Amino acid sequence: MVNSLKEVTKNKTKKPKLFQVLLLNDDYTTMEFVVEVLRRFFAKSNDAAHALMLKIHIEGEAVCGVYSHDVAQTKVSQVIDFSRKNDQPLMCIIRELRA
Ligand code: TYC
Repeated sequence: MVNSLKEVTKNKTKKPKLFQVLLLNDDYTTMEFVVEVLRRFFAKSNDAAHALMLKIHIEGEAVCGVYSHDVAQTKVSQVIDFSRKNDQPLMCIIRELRA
């Protein structure tokens, strides 16, 4: 079959999907612990971690980073594992970034 010019020249590279990793507010996780999570797993400075923790505390959630699906899922697992080991109920979720 003869391909149309459009088919022949079609760009076959796919844009990788990106995923936001969010922390959710709750009434029990300590502010100090959330700051530690943001420094340890999201490479935030002390000031940036403190500001982001307060944003989550006030607004209910915030995006902490944007990654490929693999990396995002690993961050979620690491944060939840670290939180449970430290008896904190902190929740971490992924959300696909809209194009
Ligand atoms: N709301 C919590 C408190 O008052 C602090 C907190 C902030 C918890 C951010 C979770 O993702 C969170 N101790």
